[in-house]
Amino acid sequence: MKSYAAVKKIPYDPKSNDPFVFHYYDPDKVLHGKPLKAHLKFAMSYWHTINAGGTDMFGSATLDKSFGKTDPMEVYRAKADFAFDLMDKLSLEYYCFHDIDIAPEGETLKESIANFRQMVDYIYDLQKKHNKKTLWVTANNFSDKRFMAGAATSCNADVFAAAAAKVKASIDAAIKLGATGYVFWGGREGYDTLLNTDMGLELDNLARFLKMARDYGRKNGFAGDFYLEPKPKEPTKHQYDFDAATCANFLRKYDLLGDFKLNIEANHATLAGHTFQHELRTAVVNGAFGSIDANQGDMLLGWDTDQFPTNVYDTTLCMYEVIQAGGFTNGGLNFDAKTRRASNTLEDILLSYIAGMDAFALGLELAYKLVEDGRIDAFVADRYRSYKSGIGKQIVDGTTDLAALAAYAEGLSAIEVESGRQEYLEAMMNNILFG
Ligand code: XUL
Ligand code: CO
Repeated sequence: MKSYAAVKKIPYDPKSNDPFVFHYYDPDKVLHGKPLKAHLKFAMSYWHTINAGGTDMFGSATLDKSFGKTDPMEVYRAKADFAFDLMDKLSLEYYCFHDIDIAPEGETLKESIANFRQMVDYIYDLQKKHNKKTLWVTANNFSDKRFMAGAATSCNADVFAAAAAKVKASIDAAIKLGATGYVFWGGREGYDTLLNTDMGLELDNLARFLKMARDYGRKNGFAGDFYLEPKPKEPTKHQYDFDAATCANFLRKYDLLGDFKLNIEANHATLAGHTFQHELRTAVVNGAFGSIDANQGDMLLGWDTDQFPTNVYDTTLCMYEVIQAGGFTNGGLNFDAKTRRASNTLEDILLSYIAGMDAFALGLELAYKLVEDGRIDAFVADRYRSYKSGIGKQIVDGTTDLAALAAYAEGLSAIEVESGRQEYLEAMMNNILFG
């Protein structure tokens, strides 16, 4: 197999057996009036791709990502150079990062923020030179020891302030880089035991924090979307942003819907006991669909494995939801995914992105097959036809009441609900997808 350096731009070549080609992703191919790259808006996750070295609870790194440098700022400049070269090779137009992904931490918070600002300037130039865009920015408010009891939900107000300093710097970066999104993943915003936790205060403080961030961003020209990223557990036992429904309720309670939408991650959905599609639909019906962290988990493991997505049913049903939602506006598909620990070469990074991007390109084409065929949508519409006229229409229009419904129901002789035909629909879906 070729070395990383020997691989140039990955071409689209469906007939080739070369491992370094796309078999489904043809960025400029137009589907329903838009090129695939605009439908899919693929983004590179800086933390996994440029930093993660394969460490786990039992073992050290299996891939060195210091790129031959030792001085901390030089290491991070070399990482950035590598990042933009990789995006070119893979035709990735967007990227996402946490503050500490792009710059080394200093001795103090102030020093860390100064390093971050320098690296934002460095990346700004690279972004221009390589013609790339920032999909979203976020602050890592969970790794440092000061965040051991949370950030905006910490018991310590100084930690709340430190988190604010990091978010302020990260929103400044988002504005400078023209990012269309700003993410809050509640890394340690949750708790392990109520014996030491004031849940009411923590939730109110989280809302206060988000409002301050929103107000700062809007005042300084950030016009994109803010996102919450639901996740039920890990690192804390009870994460406050459990799932899409919990987040929507939180945003509604504190009047943040509108400015805030959701960034739905496939692996977080399954950890919450939901399908990826369920989480996406829940976001859509709450008017909170925003962006996607594309990955997949392992159903036999109970944690966030962040694997590159290759399950075509999942990518198809995901893109089916995205199409029905009208496509991405400020959001996109960020590969919050990392190569397996034993896939420990730079070539594996290319191969993993190819696998994920191809799985989504194929999923998009298949999702359009479902939409164009129309039988599934027609089945659902027909299943609810009783709400189109008569008493059903009165229910939907709000022109009846409980007593009138009771009188109507008592006049009925027999009520029959027709079959849901699940197995028929599942087989039909396979037939539409695979012919
Ligand atoms: C963690 C996770 C994060 C967020 C950004 O599970 O998904 O990487 O996407 O903080
Ligand atoms: Co994520």
